[in-house]
This record gives sequence, C-alpha cells and structure tokens, in this order.
Amino acid sequence: MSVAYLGLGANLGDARQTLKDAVVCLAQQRTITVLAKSSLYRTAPVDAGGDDYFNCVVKIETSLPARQLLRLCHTVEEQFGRERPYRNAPRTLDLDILLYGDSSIDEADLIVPHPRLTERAFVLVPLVELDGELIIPQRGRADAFLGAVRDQRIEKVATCQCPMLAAQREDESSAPPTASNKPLCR
Ligand code: A4P
Ligand code: MG
Repeated sequence: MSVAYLGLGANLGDARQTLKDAVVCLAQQRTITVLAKSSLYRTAPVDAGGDDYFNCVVKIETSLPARQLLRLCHTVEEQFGRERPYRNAPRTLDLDILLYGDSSIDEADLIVPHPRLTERAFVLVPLVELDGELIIPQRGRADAFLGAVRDQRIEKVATCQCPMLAAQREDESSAPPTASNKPLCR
C-alpha cells in the first residue's frame, strides 16, 4: 500500500459539484481508500484562462503502482467528460498525482512530485491544510513555499450548499448559531 496525494481541479460545468462527485468516485474504487479530503477552494486561473477554478486535494491509500494510478485518474477524468482541446484549457475535471509516497518519478508521461506543485497556491494551500508538516521529496517542507504564492487568489468555500447553511450565513451578523439552527454539514 502506498500513500499518495491527488490534486483535483475543475472550471467547466458545475465544477463545485463535480469535485464532490469525483471524490465519491475515487472513494468507491476498490484500489483506493480516501484517508482525508481538504476543504474546497475557489481559485483564480493560473497560467490559464476561463472561469475561476474549484480545487481540492485528497490524501489516499492505494494498492496501485503510480503508473496505474495515473491511468485510473485519466479514466475518471473521461467519465466526467474531460476534453483536451489545448494546453491548460478549461476542464470539467483534472486529476493530478501530486505526491506518491516519497517517490521521485521522472518519465515522459509521469513526473512525481508534480513539477509545478510548489508554484501553485491552489495545490499548496490544500496540501498544507491536510498536513502542516508535509515534506515534498527533494524540495523540503511544503509550507516553506507558501510565501511565494501569496499573491495568487484562493478562497475557502463551503462544500455544502444546503439552504440551512446559506440561511446561517445570512443570520450570522445578527445572531450566533444555536443548537437548533446550526447546520449538520460543512
Ligand atoms: N503527467 C505527468 N506527470 C503527471 C502527474 N504527476 N499527474 C502528464 C498527472 N499527470 C501527469 O496532463 C498532461 C500530461 O501530464 C498527461 O499526459 C500526463 O501523462 P493533463 O491532465 O492533460 O493536463 P494538465 O493536468 O492540465 O497538465 P499540467 O501540465 O499538469 O497542468 P498544470 O500545471 O497542472 O496546470 N489554475 C487554477 N486556479 N486551478 C487549476 O486546477 N490547473 C492548471 C493546469 C492551470 N491553472 C490552474 C489549474
Ligand atoms: Mg492533469
């Protein structure tokens, strides 16, 4: 079994819902156990156009070798309607292998740790949320790179869009949540 971190991103269609569904899809794979999921973030496109992205990171345990995990990621992307008209095009779902144990892989179609991991707030912030002391092989602590990406816009958003949560936000300025109006979800 290996522990890996996957980055999820989307900015086409109902991107927020897609990320939630994609995490469920990953959790349903026999070869994957989802150990932890970061918050959901709304992020400005980096080196890309189109709408804002939604991004999150999941920590998984998997019986798959890295290459087979990449193949599974591509299969899941396809199931969510991923198309690749040009580089960094808006996408319904992108699944990247950020880290695979402490492996360093440098092959034509698989580079781990993900080569642009330390340059992107949309990856670093959720990674550090999951593990504040995370070490990136051959690069050191993940949180040491946060300062360099602080000008990239990233905002935590609620995973749940249920009416109860929306109502609570409207009420928050006037009355603090009570046991009766506190939502069960986050
Ligand atoms: N590939 C190599 N290594 C990996 C890896 N560790 N994980 C190869 C996944 N794939 C890897 O991937 C292109 C090729 O990378 C594949 O053939 C695969 O074998 P792709 O999924 O077609 O495209 P991609 O993931 O967009 O490519 P890339 O180069 O990884 O793009 P980036 O650098 O990840 O940028 N802004 C915001 N706010 N949020 C985003 O999610 N994403 C991008 C994509 C740009 N800007 C963004 C976001
Ligand atoms: Mg990708």
